Amino acid sequence: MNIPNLAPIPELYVSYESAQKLKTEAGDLTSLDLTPRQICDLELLMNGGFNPLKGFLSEEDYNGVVENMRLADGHLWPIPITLDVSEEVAAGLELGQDIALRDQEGVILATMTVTDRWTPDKSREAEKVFGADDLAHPAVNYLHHTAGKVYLGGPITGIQQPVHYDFRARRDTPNELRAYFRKLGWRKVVAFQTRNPLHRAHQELTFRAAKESQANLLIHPVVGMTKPGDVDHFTRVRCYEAVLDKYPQATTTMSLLNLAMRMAGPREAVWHGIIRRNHGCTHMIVGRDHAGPGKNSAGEDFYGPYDAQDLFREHQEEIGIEMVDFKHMVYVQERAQYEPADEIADKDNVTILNISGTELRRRLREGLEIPEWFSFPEVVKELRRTSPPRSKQGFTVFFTGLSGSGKSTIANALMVKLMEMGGRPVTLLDGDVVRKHLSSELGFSKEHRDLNIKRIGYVASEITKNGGIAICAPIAPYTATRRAVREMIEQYGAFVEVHVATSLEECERRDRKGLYKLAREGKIKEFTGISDPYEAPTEPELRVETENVDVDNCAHQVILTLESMGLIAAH
Ligand code: PPS
Repeated sequence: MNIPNLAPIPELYVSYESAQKLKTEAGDLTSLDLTPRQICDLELLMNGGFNPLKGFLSEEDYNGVVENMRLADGHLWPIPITLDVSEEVAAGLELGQDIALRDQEGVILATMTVTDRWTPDKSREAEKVFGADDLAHPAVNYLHHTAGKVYLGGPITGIQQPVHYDFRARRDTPNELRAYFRKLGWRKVVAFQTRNPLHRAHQELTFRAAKESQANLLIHPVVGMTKPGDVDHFTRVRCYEAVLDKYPQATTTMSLLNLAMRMAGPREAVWHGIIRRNHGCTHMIVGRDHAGPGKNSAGEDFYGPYDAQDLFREHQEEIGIEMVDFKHMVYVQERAQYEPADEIADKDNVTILNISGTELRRRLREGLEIPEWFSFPEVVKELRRTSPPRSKQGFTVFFTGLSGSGKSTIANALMVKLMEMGGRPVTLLDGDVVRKHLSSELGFSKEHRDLNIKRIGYVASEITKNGGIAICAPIAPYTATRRAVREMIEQYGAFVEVHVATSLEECERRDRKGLYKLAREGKIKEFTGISDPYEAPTEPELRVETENVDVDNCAHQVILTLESMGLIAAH
């Protein structure tokens, strides 16, 4: 195949002078603040990464893409690049109108002439593009829960690139890469698409691919949006940089691609091929389960392991890039090297080693060994910095219970015990303290209580994210609100719910602040347990009884729970 990979590719930007003028004029247009995914799409539209697209898809193009992977003019295009908006926004626009597209800080990046506006059948889109209308698929979930109801289509006039503050030197437009290849005289370039850190298996695969196709190598990781739960791109890029010198410098380079992946498996592979062709590559590696989204809601894989390779092969000529296909690479201990799983003739007589992504995450979480045959020490070091073992991560202990149940007293004792141990900063967000400093304007209606708990949850999640220990001690009477806080915090670390299960009778008998008496007399309204509900947790990490147990012992029970969860360990 002879591919004109070195000539410049068309972009949608206007000249610098026109951009200045257009930017001033566009200030008067109706504007749309784009979502992070739309900004990624717009960047690749404008810089030619999505060539031959000239804007967000029209309705006719969209239908063709969804139904048979083709634009109205017949060009192959597998993924709908659509500008989704809410019904309210759509209703305020007229066809033919120019709108300004802004980033999240309000900077105008482009203008678009709205030629099309329609309400898509999202279930059909999910079925056709992603293979199933199943919310377990991240892009289907996005389609139904994040994307707006209406799509707008129309050509784009590019004003400026979205601004990136990170790894600026490592980001290249298709034309910048083409110019680089031209300068170095690289006629053949094989692209390696990835959303994961590079381990030894990947290195072996890329070496073999370069050798097989006698090409130079472009490591082309996605840093836009990948699969939820992936290692963040900051860590990944540091990992890539750490292993770059293990590649022959004269024939390898790395560039970051600000793509928002859809995890569409086979269709995504074809899309990645077109994007790499646009970036001046002649070959692309397609491995096992390329851009796979994981399991569907029935626990099965969405796509077969080699479906992506099959679809790519079928369209290879049109994509304009050659596929270098790879089977699963595994480590053969006896020969101390990686080999494609299906090429090992003496399978039954050798030891085949493999560490899955899930196993790797477990080892990182628990601070266990990650062998050198699996990864490079430099990569493991970076990953450990980002994912320290649980005993070094932040977490939140969330006490809940009736007024006067003893939450604050136990929380205080726990704080002192944790401070004695040292190692992580501890913050106590006691109910009364929070109501004084964070929620002074709030009362005790359901809405106000929810708002109060969510504020506590937000602060605790920030503390947890930054490696500290947050101890919260509000009443938090509603299950749904406690669940919302749990979700907020579990993105960053453990959430330990402790139900201080002192009975209402006992709280009332103690009545340390005299509030129960006032509540019984009707002088305090909406009082938890008396005239307002308390939904006791059904599955807290720990439930403590306080009636026959002293405070020190209750706090100690929490410590034991933290230990059993791996949150406290010997140094
Ligand atoms: S909530 O429901 O989680 O927002 O409540 P919280 O922020 O923990 O505040 C509870 C403390 O406020 C005092 N107080 C009341 N509690 C419950 N119901 C009503 N109506 C009420 N009015 C005032 C009470 O002292 C609670 O403190 P604790 O430490 O729980 O006894």
